[in-house]
Amino acid sequence: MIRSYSIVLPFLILTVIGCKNTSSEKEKLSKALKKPNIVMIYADDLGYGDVSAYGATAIQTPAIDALAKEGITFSNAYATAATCTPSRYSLLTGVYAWRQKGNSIASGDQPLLFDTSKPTLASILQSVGYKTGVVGKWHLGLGGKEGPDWNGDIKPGPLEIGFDYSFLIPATGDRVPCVYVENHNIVNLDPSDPIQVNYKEKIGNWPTGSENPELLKVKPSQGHANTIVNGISRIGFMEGGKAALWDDETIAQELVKKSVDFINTNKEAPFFLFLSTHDIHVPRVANAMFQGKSGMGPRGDVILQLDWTVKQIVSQLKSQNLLGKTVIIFSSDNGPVVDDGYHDQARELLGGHKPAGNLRGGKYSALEGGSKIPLIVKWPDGKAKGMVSKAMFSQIDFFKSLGKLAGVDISGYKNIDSQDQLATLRGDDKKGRETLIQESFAGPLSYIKGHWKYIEPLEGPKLVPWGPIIETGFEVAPQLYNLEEDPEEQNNIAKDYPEKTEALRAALMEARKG
Ligand code: NG6
Ligand code: CA
Repeated sequence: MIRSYSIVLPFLILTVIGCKNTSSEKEKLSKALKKPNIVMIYADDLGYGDVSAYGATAIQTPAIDALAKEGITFSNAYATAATCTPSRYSLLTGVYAWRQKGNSIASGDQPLLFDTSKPTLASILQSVGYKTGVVGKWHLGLGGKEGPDWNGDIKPGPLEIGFDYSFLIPATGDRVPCVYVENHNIVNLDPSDPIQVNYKEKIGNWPTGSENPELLKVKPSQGHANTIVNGISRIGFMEGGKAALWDDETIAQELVKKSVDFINTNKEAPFFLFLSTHDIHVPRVANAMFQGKSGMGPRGDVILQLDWTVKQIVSQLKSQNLLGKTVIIFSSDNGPVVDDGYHDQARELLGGHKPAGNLRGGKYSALEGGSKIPLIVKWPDGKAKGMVSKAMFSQIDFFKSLGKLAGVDISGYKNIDSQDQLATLRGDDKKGRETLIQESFAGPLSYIKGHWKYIEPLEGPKLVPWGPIIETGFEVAPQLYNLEEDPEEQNNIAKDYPEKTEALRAALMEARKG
């Protein structure tokens, strides 16, 4: 008897103390997770191996690493595509971009790609009381059927699909017009100096990279030989709007400033900030603070600049006492590219650095390097701090997962690709998605189920044709890889497993139907 009491009593005491702890823990938990702010820092072209939290040693990214220490690092997370426009489209709609025609890399004067009557991640968060803002690269088209009216009201755009505020690089840093668009208008546009943009032929008299290469501070290696703005020739022609032109060297600062303003203005409400950085896309022109600091040339310098951006945003949240109320998500829109059209010494100074880590392929390709990206999630309640999750996650799931987190009734969104993977993002579900689809730049899709990956056959070039020296992953025969044993996709075992290959092909066909 005595013996059993002595065992039971301490057990009871421990249980009571344990319960107390658990219930107060729970209260804390629910408070931090009741409509938390959501800050998503979405980098451009940042590869799986580009930050030290993912194993880079030639470059250090302490602010991103600090997020990883405080949060969950996902080793098996994917953007939906290997290029920007489709990845962002899917992230915001929860629907694979390839389901709609014309969702490949958008031109700089493309009409808005979204159907404004359909929900987006921003609009569903807005519907439950969130203040929603997008700051940075857009590249999802603007304006109605005729495209953007640069000198008038530029709409529809983010404000018509659920954002309360927008401050945009309208397309990319390497596409004209090189101006910021705040809400519906170009910032600092002088009406007496209207802006003209043309993607088909030269417009106006501003010099171009092909005619006046002597005026360039960064020379193109492929394309990018149209209008010169700030000593850099771009894709597309423009003239006018001189007072509105951005300064490439201060884009990161400008985007941080607008993000900080957005945080400060909305600190009382729950807010969703989608900070879509220009870094590390081309042209890579770092601020003087970072120039020459990485030893790896401009590509390395802008990784340091990206890390600085993360530091500024986290510090701001901290100084406003918001870290305990904010989920911070850090990710990238597609895999890495070294030479993406400018001679910026990225290739020459790369040294031993591997932008895609050990993955094969990179931006544009059907291989893992195309869309397997870094993803770090830091929770306000400290959940799963320091964890590395191997669960499979796709950015398409942010729609439902963050919607659910914010208190949106997601049960009505039935016929979309997004899944509720909130438990995966929280670190509770260690498996994540069962299947996912990756989109390469030229059509063929890849299908992953568990650790098996199938790549559709395509008679296409082996290397991305315009010169970045990236394997496309295109083969005339079907490809099958065992990602568990062969994450580097070295052994195509389709012939050894014809039934498996056929099953995945059929499953992809089925998923394609939607
Ligand atoms: C390509 C551009 C590349 C980049 C890319 C879009 C050339 C030769 N290449 O067409 O520089 O702008 O489009 O990148 O023009 S993304 O990350 O926005 O998808
Ligand atoms: Ca990109």
